[in-house]
Amino acid sequence: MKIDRIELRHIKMELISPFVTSMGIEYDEEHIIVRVDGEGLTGWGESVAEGTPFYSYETVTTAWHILSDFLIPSVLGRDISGIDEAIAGYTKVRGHMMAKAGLEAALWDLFAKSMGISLSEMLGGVRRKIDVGVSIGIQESVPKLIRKVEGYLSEGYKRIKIKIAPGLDMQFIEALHLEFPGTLLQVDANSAYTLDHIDLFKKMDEYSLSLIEQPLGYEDIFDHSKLQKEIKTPICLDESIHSLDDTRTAIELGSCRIINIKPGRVGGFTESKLIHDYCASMNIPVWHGGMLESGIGRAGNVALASLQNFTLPGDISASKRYYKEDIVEPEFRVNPDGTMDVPTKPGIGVEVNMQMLDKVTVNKKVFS
Ligand code: OSB
Ligand code: MG
Repeated sequence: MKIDRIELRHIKMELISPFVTSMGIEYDEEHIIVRVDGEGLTGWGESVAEGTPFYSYETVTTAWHILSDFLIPSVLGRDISGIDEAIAGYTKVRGHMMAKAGLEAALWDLFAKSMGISLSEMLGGVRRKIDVGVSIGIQESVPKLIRKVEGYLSEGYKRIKIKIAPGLDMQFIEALHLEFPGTLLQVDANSAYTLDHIDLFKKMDEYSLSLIEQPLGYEDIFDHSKLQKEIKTPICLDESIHSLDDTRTAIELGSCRIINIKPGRVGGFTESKLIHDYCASMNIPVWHGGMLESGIGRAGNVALASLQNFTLPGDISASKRYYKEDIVEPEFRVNPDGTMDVPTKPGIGVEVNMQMLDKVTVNKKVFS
């Protein structure tokens, strides 16, 4: 596959409601859309680096720089036999997982289209529908949270995740436990706590949470191993896991019993598959995280989540849960039974709505 042209678009999409976490408030989501053209076909990917360095050190600006100056020059104009060869061209670049994942995703789409198969099939997916959940930001009050959860459960979502932060935790957990018994409930701290909060986490053990996501430091693995030994609820790592090596360290140290896979955080679908396969071999369930993606990134997430060991519902929700209008057609919908259909058409399996894409593009650069 000869890569003829690559285009980057800095996009900015307004969220239907602000997303509040221990990291701050987000009103809109900025990402980079990567378009790769070759042999008359077009592949699309999304880099989930955000406008701010609050979840990851990467930002739209750093990812734009790494893509423009290092990753794109390593593939543009070359005749590439497959994904592995493309990746080999830029393994020298350390870190910058979100920049890499955006380009890799576009290449996966391009190669899948050239083979006439869906991205799910190319990745080794085994499911035609995936179970989905919803990630809810910190709400102003308990009644407000309960109303939100009621709404999502009535739409079919199979599990609820709420964001927590010190002082904004037990009141919400207790209320949901009482109000929605039997509902799969998990919490995400985004690294807002320390080992000094150990008694609080022991108290959470009484509320049958499915998991506690990333309670401690965003690069930490060791302290999580100490916390996991003290509590019954499974810890799930998100921020701390950037590679298969991190995953092995975490599992061998007993730092978590569940892994959240986000292709953006680990450098792409290739590393995601390695982590998925390793976790399967260790009987560690995985689920697919989310970064408030547009339909382009979401399509890739849905395809990856169709692999065998994604046994827990992911942070993959309907387009309309995030944005008034998505940039793909059809937009992603949740079925009344809490599943989402895995696209079956070639590649990402959805069409990019160019008019909508133009509307959300704030900067564009073409490489040819
Ligand atoms: O920690 O999982 C997270 C969104 C942005 C950054 C980090 C996280 C999240 C979410 C949203 O929880 C998940 C989604 O896309 O629905
Ligand atoms: Mg998380």
